[in-house]
Amino acid sequence: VKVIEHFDISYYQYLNEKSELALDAPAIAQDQAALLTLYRQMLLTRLFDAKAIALQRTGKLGTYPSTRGQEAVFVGMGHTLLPEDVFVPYYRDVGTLLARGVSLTQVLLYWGGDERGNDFGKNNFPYSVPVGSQPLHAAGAAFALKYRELPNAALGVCGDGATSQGDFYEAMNIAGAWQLPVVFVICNNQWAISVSRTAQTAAKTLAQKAIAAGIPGEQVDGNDVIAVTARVAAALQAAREKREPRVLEMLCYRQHDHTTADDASRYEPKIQREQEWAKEPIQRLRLYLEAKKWLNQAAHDEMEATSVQAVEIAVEQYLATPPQPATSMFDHLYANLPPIYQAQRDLLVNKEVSHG
Ligand SMILES: Cc1ncc(C[n+]2csc(CCOP(=O)(O)OP(=O)(O)O)c2C)c(N)n1
Ligand SMILES: [Mg+2]
Repeated sequence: VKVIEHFDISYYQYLNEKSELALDAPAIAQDQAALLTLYRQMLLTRLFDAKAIALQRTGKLGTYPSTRGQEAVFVGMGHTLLPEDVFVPYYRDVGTLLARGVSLTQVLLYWGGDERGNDFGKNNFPYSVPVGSQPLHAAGAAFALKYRELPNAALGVCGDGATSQGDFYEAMNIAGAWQLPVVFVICNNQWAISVSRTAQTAAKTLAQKAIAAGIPGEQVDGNDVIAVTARVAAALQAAREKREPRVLEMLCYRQHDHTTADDASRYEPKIQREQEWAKEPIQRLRLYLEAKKWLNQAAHDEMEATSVQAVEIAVEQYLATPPQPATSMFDHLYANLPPIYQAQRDLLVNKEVSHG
């Protein structure tokens, strides 16, 4: 018997739980402007998140999936993607979309049931709720980029639970076989609704799932925004320049119920969430910024006040947006409506007319 191959999975962390910087930290760790931008965006994302939950609780928003505690993953990706890269979000994403110019009002519209809120503009796919669909969409977009000989990359995000789906393996397999310029990011927040990460798979890491597809995979501390940006940047560079796929497993923790329709206290050990809170990304960066004298209480307060104001304005705009007519439910799925739905649409139009 001979060992014919060895595989390693690396774990990247530059800013540790005590906000200490590693000696081999990337250049962004010394980039005051970039880190303050990341801090501001993470803060805004968290404040928006709390407001969205409050809106749902008071009957002003539909079901909403919280992004609390996972801000570094999304904001870090948004910072690194170029406008020409194709981004395939999953439902938990707010931070990346913000960085890509999507407004908070739009995100609220979507979760308020208005499909107009799901048009995120050029090079951004809409939210896709089917678990595990995003890696396939990203692989397809990457194939299109390659076929058209465009120099950019596609990036798709999914959760830890999604990596148990056949779709995830199929997407990685085709990306490896065809060497597609795609980055698959796994937001490993340790839960797939009530199914824990350990119940989900016997694999020690989710990153190692890439190996079978012939793709490099690695783990990244998803609570360390410096590591997130650096590793997403490296993966995107490999995709853009070498036309190679990558898998990044971001380790973080879901600091809320799965969605507002869930009650995690029925299955999640309270102590676990509390322990994980000590690693959360915003305070970690804040302590580093303060140690560098790049942030003080007054600057933080100013950022917070501006963010609260931005969220308030978005909420006002959202609440003031007139609802779409009921017929709009037929308008976003088919290019050409099949006759059976056309008949139903006509019926609805007549009803709306007869009801004035
Ligand atoms: C194909 C499919 N099956 C089931 C669901 C219901 N569902 C929504 S989210 C979710 C859990 C997903 O967990 P994970 O992939 O870890 O992502 P997270 O929500 O934790 O970010 C499930 C089962 C769905 N949306 N799509
Ligand atoms: Mg999860």
